[in-house]
Amino acid sequence: MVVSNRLPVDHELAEDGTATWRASPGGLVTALEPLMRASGGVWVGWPGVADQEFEPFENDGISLVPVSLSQHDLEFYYEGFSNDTLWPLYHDVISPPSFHREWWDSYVEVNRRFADAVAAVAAPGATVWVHDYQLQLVPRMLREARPDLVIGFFNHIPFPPYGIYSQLPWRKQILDGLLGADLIGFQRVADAGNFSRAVRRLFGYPTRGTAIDVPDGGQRFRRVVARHFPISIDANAFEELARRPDIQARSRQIRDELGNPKTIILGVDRLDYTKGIGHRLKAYGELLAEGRLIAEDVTLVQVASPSRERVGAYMDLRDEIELAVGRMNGDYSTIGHPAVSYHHHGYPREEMVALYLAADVMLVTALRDGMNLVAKEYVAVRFDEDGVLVLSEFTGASDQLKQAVLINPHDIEDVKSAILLAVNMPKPERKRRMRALRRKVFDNDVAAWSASFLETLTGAAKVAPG
Ligand code: GDG
Repeated sequence: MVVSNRLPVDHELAEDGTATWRASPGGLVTALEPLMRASGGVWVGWPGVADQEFEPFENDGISLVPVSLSQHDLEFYYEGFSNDTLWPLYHDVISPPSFHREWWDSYVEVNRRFADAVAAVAAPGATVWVHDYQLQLVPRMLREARPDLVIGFFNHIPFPPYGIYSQLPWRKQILDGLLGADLIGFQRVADAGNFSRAVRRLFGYPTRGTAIDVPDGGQRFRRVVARHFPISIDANAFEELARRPDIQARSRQIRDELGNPKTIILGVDRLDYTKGIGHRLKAYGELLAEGRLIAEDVTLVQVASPSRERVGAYMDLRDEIELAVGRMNGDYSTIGHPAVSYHHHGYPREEMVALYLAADVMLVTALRDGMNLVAKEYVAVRFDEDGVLVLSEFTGASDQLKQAVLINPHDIEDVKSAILLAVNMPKPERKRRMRALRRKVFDNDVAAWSASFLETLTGAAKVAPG
């Protein structure tokens, strides 16, 4: 069983009022689909519409069990505690987290609803894989209700250092919730280390390497494993798209429509304050101001897909970014040569691939990012072994993608030098780096990620009782 905040389907109303479900093919679905089908898997999650109850249903060979959320749950559990408390706290408090007791109460209540839904349908001894920061209490709730289950948890976002984590008023409850799992997966070695340290500091449980011994009443303990499993993408699927003639034609058309600049620089992010979009614009703007880049030669295409638009920090961010883009275009664009081509849209995957193919330089400047799949997608698409990836050290991806041009996005001079290095990099060096990056991404794709997590989970569960 897989448990995640969102089900991998979207609810759609046709013009005649009939309701249908459309698969929303994210990386997680692609990774787990074959396994889920083969094992008669069940996916538990919220179907994306508030205040409506849905019966379990089947979609493309996978059983889906909807958990309903009210408008109040969305405001308190989702936009509130998940996205305005945990998200900023876990991303190094780039934006100040809000702590509200009513949000916490709602988080507990909704986590209980998810746990109950799983407990009600899980087969005896089933393996349950819970995903992400919205559901950190589910492992403990589930273990109490169903001690027969094998429980794994994967955190898609960073786990912060103790000095930051310890600000959370509910720091012990969250750790205890996670420790209900047999295996807790993180993106980076550092995240798993931060988690184990927090457990030692707050509970004093013995930890050794990746093992944590959690007292289980009396003299007994349960062994919990906390370690890193860097997530990835379906690299072959991205390459297949990139090889399609229509997508290659679209990629040439994009360059043409941008006024045929010598260099296209690309940024693709959800419009989120963790992604360092402002830092990227500042560095690029200074290069234009200093005449080290000119708009006739270079265009920065920034896709900022709409995200969490009802959370205050995201509204402020949008204003800030759009002001900066407007100023820069006013100052440096010429007719037919935009300095920044900015798009506050979500695009179909085909269009994203065409953009990746068109981009000579990919800029990933996140201030903190669990992994950053965009970096891996860019690499997977570049079967021509060309293009330069500029990658922030503060992404999980930088642990693996060492042949990228690595940057500290807080150091604007460093970002500027990296952009110039990337723009002027000789072809043989671009090829050498991209080859090495591609090997890394194709050898460690999302299927390898889920297989490795699930093998470790079933192994970990076997050695559990101490
Ligand atoms: C979280 C963690 C971790 C974006 N705009 C469009 C679009 N996207 C796609 C990208 C990519 C995905 O969304 C974004 O993934 P990231 O990993 O870059 O970032 P988060 O959304 O913050 O994801 C992150 C991830 O979970 C997985 O564990 O890596 O660290 O924060 O796939 O391509 N896709 C389409 N149109 C868009 O406009 N089709």
